[in-house]
Amino acid sequence: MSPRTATALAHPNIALVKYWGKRDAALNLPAVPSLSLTLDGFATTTTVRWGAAADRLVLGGVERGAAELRKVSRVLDLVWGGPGRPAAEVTSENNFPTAAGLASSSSAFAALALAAAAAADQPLDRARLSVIARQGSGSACRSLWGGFVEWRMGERADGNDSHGLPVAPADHWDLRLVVAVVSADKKAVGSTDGMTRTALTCPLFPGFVSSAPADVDQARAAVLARDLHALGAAMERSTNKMHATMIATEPTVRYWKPVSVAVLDAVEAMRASGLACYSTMDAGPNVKVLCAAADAERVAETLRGVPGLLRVEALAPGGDARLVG
Ligand code: 2P0
Repeated sequence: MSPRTATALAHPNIALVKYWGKRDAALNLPAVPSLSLTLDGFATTTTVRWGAAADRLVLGGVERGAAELRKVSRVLDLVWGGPGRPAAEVTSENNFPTAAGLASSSSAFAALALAAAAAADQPLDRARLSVIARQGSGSACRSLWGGFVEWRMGERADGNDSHGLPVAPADHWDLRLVVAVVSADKKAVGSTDGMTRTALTCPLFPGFVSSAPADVDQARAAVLARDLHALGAAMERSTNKMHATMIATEPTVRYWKPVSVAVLDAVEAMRASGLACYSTMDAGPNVKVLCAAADAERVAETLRGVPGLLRVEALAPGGDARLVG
């Protein structure tokens, strides 16, 4: 085969109802369903060139080692889908902080699956690409689509029915996620380790798992009805339950920093003053605030007044992962 190249761009997604915990670690099958919003503005751009001497990953201009390369090679194996796979060179850039709780792995593996399939001339549909991206990083299965995306757990042992499903496209609802960057450092506890530790040691975890489907149902209905209060309530409930389980894990998995709490307080104060805005946090100290587009500048300006924040940015719903070269 002559070397073939393709480039794909994918946006990260932020879970409104959270994925935390696996029912199958090898296949990255989730313990809970989840629902996310794909974000415009932040993006991963990845080029795959089949026909290298050995698999290589260059991320942000830096050659990466065996641990990061292993997951990439697994995705390449799945895309190729048979024996005789050539090695590939993968070059990837993020226009936002990597591994800092801003969902960089979601856009990374979605872009990788799409670029690798196009470069290999493999006509894989989006659901199959989502199943493959999931095996690089769970949340990546939601980044093949723009807008609001659900990840159903699926029932099959092979995981082939556990993938993203679009709920509504980016232009369905003019919302903003205002991202308050508390730290751009790499997180101290990675998501995979953190969720494994939570499932093993946290006595609250079964409650998080059993209550998650109702949160997804409420969030899906709220998206379809464009009901911001109901969506915000489901999101904050899911967020708080997830962080409660993290904190009650041994050793604890605590991502919150004092500045994170100051942002959460500011959101509560804005809401008490009549501004409809709702907070969420993921596996990191950064806080994301959901609000109507018309309120985003007011929310962002208020948050810029919180001491210690590195950056505040209002991001619109983003589109599907797509080929760009
Ligand atoms: C989510 N997070 O639903 C949740 C909320 C973080 C908190 O998915 O182990 O990088 O690769 O499947 O997808 C982050 O975890 O974890 C994540 P793996 P992933 O977005």
